[in-house]
Amino acid sequence: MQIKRYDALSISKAMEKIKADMGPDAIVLSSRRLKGRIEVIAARDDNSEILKEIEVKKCEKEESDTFSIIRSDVNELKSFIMDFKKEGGIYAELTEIKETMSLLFDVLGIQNNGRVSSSLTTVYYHLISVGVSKQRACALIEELKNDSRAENPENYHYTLSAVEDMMKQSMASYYRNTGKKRISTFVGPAGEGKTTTLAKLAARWLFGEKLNVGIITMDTYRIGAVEQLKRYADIMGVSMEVASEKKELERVLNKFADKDIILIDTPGKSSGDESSLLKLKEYFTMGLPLETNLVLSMTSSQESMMDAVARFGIINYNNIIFTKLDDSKKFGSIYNVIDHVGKPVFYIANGQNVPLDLNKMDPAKLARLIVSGRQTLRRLEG
Ligand SMILES: Nc1nc2c(ncn2[C@@H]2O[C@H](COP(=O)(O)OP(=O)(O)O)[C@@H](O)[C@H]2O)c(=O)[nH]1
Ligand SMILES: [Mg+2]
Repeated sequence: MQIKRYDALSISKAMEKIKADMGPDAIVLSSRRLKGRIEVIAARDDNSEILKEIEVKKCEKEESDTFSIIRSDVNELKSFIMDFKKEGGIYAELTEIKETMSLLFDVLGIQNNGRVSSSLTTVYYHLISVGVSKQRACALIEELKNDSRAENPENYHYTLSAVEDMMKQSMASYYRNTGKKRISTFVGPAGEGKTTTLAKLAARWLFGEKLNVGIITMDTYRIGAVEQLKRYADIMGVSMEVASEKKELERVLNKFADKDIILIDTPGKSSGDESSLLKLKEYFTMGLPLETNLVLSMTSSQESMMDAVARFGIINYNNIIFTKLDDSKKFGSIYNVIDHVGKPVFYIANGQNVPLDLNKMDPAKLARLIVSGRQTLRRLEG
């Protein structure tokens, strides 16, 4: 068998080269996109089983062979498009260009209507650039236009701090009536950081507040999940129990009657797994003194976050914890989510280090973080 590698600017150019060089019987073994180029591995072997099979089919039915060639071409094109999407190539670039253009038109529109000062326009642009949704940025600017603090409209920093204050006020309304409960559960999609965040909080309450802490894991679903938490529990010298059924949970909770605080870890749920969410809901509505934290990673898209807050809404979670801020460049989606679901955020996680990478938050710190971004995160870390 003869195998060769071809470099070309496009798939059609690569196919031309292969056909010219290896003849029409050559088959494509693989293809991948490199920086601005396509690399195609092609093969030709008159004795190969694959080609023999193609030959037989060719003789049997000329027509169906034509279809199979077209189908394989279409599949190849599809896989190319998927690769572009996966690598965030041209697809992501086009999306970004589209967003930037639409933003530009928005800004021009705002400036042209003559009623909005340049500093408000700049603040609007800034809010969008940190990830606040257009709709919410517009609402904030509208509110600011009617606010006495916009009297000094040419001062950008003054206007920005007024917007930050508005965000703070609006988020603060969700922090009322939020007393701490004895049992704290952690729910959310898989891999968002539930177990890691639970371990950070356990350490904080154990060493910082000298509380008698107990840990329960209901995650018997993922391989290694029990061991992962047990390692943390052992290091801290905290008791940990496994409970995957309602009866076991009741037994373990009785066993932990002396604990000041009990943290319950749950398995991550894939989308559409409503039955297990209903099960969790049933466990968590046994009249227990319980609060539920929905854990969301900042590395997830805004769409995935909104999807998770809707799906986990069944459980009636009380708070949201955002994780992986260290892996995120902008934090506007925190405001979008809080504004959408009306739940408070008491903690954010910004790293894999247990227990250090966890910060207590309030509406003022959150508003500062959203408006000022990484600069504020660094200050929190310091
Ligand atoms: N960079 C970063 N990684 C994190 C953070 N929190 C958790 N992780 C990592 O994310 C992965 C999944 O975390 P895990 O707690 O097992 O997620 P779970 O499936 O929701 O329990 C692990 O590799 C963690 O170390 C964070 O704040 N920042
Ligand atoms: Mg886990």
